[in-house]
Amino acid sequence: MSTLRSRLALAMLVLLIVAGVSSSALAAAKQIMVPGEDRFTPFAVTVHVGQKVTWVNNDTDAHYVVSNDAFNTAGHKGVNHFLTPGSSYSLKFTKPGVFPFYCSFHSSLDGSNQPKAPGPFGGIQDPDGNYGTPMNGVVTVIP
Ligand SMILES: [Cu+2]
Repeated sequence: MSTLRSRLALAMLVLLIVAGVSSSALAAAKQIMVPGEDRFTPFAVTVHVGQKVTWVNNDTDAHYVVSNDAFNTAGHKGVNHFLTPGSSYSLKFTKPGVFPFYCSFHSSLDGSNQPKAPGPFGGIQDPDGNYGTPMNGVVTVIP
């Protein structure tokens, strides 16, 4: 191969590698974490079709990832995943829509399918000690 040809081949290879890295960065999973308390953070995540979301439980308590099927338009209906301490759970979203979810230990759905705190000993505790905020979140999937 001539020097020019091998330089062109090298340049093409570098371009392919750079393009590959940037497209894999785009497709990287978004993470939703459970810190050492009963909440998901961030509360709202936006991904593109084809991207994964990974829930990571960094708490010492177990939690659930349950989909709110009544409002779920992004697929994966019937999700009811037990998230043990230190474990993670991933879903790849293949169609646009919203994926509301909640933890069934620390939140429940009312008659209108709205998440509510399950009572005096569950959900997110505010600085005054009140449990009023259900443990839930939402994934928005865009094309
Ligand atoms: Cu929980």
